[in-house]
Amino acid sequence: MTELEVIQGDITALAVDVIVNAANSTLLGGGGVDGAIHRAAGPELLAECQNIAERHGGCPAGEAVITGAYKLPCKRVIHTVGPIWRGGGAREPELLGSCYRKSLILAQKEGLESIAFPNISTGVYGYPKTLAVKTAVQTVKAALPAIPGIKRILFVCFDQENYALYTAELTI
Ligand code: AR6
Repeated sequence: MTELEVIQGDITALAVDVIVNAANSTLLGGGGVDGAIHRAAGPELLAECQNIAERHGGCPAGEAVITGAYKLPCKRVIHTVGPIWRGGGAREPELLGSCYRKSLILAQKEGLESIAFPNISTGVYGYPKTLAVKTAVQTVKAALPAIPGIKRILFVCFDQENYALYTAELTI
């Protein structure tokens, strides 16, 4: 049985097995949650991301890669790249769903039991929060049979609007 939880707060403070970063395809850091994660983890995280970027040419939207967590209280970090919102006709829901699904499958493969997600794409990338929450929750629920090793999934909302949307979506 996997527990789904919603909390409001800073994802960098969580001592779960793995936190997910809403990165960009260069993997070289940025603003928002990406900036917060890199600041809290320290420069070794950027060095590992640079190494992955050099070997694999970055990370396309909808994909996920895993690194160490360095100074963060969690054990690992999964970096996934959400879609930039372009009006909804550019495979945005498919790509956003893929971020959640591939992150969960990667966590399961690495033997990680608790995972925390930020609200991917709903900041700088402009994905409407009311739509993103539906794709996030539906995708995670649909993936549950494939990830029996994951016991806890947290949706970490930074802002009140997302917190209210996730709370409502998960109590349906
Ligand atoms: N903890 C949890 N959530 C946070 C935190 C935090 N410390 N800080 C911000 N959020 P964004 P995106 C929320 O913009 O839309 C970066 O520059 C925030 O309120 O971080 O996927 C990357 O490098 C929002 O709800 O990511 C990319 O270039 C959510 O995290 C680009 O932004 C996602 O907002 C990715 O854009």
